[in-house]
Amino acid sequence: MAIPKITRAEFVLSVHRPEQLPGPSLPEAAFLGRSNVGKSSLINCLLGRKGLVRVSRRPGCTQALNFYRVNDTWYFVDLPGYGYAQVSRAQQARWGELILDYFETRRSLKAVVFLLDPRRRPEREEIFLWEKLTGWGRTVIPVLTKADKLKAGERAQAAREIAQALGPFGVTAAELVWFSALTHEGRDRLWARLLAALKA
Ligand SMILES: Nc1nc2c(ncn2[C@@H]2O[C@H](COP(=O)(O)OP(=O)(O)O)[C@@H](O)[C@H]2O)c(=O)[nH]1
Ligand SMILES: [Mg+2]
Repeated sequence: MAIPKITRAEFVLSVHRPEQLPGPSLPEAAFLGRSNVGKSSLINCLLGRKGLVRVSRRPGCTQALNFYRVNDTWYFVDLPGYGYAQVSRAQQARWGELILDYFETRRSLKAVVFLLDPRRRPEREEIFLWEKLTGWGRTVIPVLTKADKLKAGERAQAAREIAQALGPFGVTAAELVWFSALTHEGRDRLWARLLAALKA
């Protein structure tokens, strides 16, 4: 599958409360991951737009679902990153409520791109989110970010251990998408997976 030419990519709105969600008029993909995992960089890389999504210097400060319209055909949704201690408990609870409700009920959500740092192993929060997402029948695409930082041996070990942790959700090592915003590794493969889901 050829990757699409991106003719338009624009920020649409930030959603802080469920009633602010745009109508489910376009199929959408959401991008989920721990703060600093490389989510904004990945979205910019997929869209070939350097500064569309702000690459954060202050992690954990975006608390909204940011909607981008792509080629007037899809929405890409940058979800707030989780896992930062500086964020208060009350804020974390709000994060959970908004995001989980969105995952459970959003009709136009066709794929969740789940970004993982291959230098860490999935923690309780990640396992919890996988459990919820697969329980709701969501298509989840596992992506290992900043691939350029790992040597071949480290990659093999990371893929094995991460696949093992996510095994209960049917994830295999072969299915993990290695991605680098720096080298563009994995861009075509991720686009192919996304297109398949967005067209389903
Ligand atoms: N080496 C490398 N660094 C990356 C890559 N992607 C993101 N980064 C860096 O990781 C940091 C966090 O990136 P960002 O996209 O803001 O992560 P977010 O918080 O998940 O949105 C920034 O300093 C980026 O430059 C990558 O593929 N390779
Ligand atoms: Mg970001």
